[in-house]
Amino acid sequence: MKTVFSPLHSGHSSQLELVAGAIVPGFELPSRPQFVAERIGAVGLGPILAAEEHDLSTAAKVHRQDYLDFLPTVWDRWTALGRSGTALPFTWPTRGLRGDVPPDFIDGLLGYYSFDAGAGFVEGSWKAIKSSHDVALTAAAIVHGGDRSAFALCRPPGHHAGAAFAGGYCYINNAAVAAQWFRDKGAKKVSILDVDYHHGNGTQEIFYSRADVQVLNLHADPMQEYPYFLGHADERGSGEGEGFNLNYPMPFGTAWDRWSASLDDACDRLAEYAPDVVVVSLGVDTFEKDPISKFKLTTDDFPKIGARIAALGLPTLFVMEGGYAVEEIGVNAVGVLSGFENA
Ligand code: OKP
Ligand code: ZN
Repeated sequence: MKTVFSPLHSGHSSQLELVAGAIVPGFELPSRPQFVAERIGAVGLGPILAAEEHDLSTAAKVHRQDYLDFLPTVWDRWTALGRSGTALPFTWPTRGLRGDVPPDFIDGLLGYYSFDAGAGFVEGSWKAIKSSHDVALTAAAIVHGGDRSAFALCRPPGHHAGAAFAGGYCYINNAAVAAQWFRDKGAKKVSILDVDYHHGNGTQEIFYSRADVQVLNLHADPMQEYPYFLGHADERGSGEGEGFNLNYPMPFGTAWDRWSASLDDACDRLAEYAPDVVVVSLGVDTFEKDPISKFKLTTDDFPKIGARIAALGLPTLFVMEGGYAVEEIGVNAVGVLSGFENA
C-alpha cells in the first residue's frame, strides 16, 4: 500500500489547549505522523510519496466558500494586532445569538467559524491544513488510478470540521473532500466509515441530506464524550439522505467484543449500500492507552479492523484522523493497514 505524506504538517505546532481547567500543550502533536511514517518503513508497508498540490475547488463543494477564504487569513489578522501565541476563539453563536452575521474582528470571526476552542492557529497552520488536504487528494488519486488501497497520512485531522467550521483539531474535512473528489471522478456512491474514537460530526453534517455518500460512525457516546452535541443513534439523515447516516455510539470502557459487533454491523450496511469506493476515517484513539479516550482496544485488535474492511472487497482510501498515544500510534495505525493488506 502506498502512503502519501507531507512535511508541511510540522509548522502546525505548539498550539495550546484548555484541558480540565488548565492551559496545556496540545495533544495533537507533530510527532504523531512521524511515528506512523517510521513504522511504515519498519514493516515495509510500501513507499511514502510526496503530496501533489490540488486547488480547493473540490473542498468548496463540501465547505462554504467564505470559510475556506477565511482559513488562510487567520494568522495574518492575528499578528497584525501585534499578537503571538495561539489564535483561539472564546465566543460562539449558540442558541439565542445570531449565527448569520460574521463579525469583522478576528476574535469574533474565530468563534463564528468554529464550534470549540480545540482548533487553534499558529504561523504554520494554514500551510499544514492545505498540505493535509493535498495528502488526501493525492492518495485518493492513487486509488482512482487502480490501486486497491492507499493511505493518506493526514495531519491535521479533519472529521470534526463541518461545512463552515473548525473544531477538535480539525479545519478542512479531508475525508469529506476525498469522498466528494471520488464522486466528481465518476463514483456513483461513496461510503465513509469513521472508526475514530470521537464522532465525526463534521462529516455527518456535510453529507446529512445526501444519498450519494453514506456515512457510518463508530464512536464514544456523545452523552459522555466529546463532541457531545452530535452522534446519537437516532441521527439517520434527512430528506434524500434519510437512512444514509448511521451512528454507533458506545459507552466508556468498550472493548473489542462490543466494538467489533458495531464494526460488523456497519460493514454489513456498507455492503448493502454497495459503494464504488470506501473512505476510512482512521483514528486509533480507540486504543486502551490513549491519553484522551476511554475505549479498550488493544494493539492486537487493530489488524482485525483492517481485515474486516478488506473483506468488503472494495477500493479503499484510508485517511488518518486521531490517535494520541504517540509512541503506539505507528504500530496501531499501521496494524490496521497491514491487516488490510494481509487479509
Ligand atoms: C480529535 B479526533 C479541549 C478538549 C477537546 C478534543 C478532542 C478532539 C479529537 N481541550 N478535545 O477525533 O481524534
Ligand atoms: Zn478522535
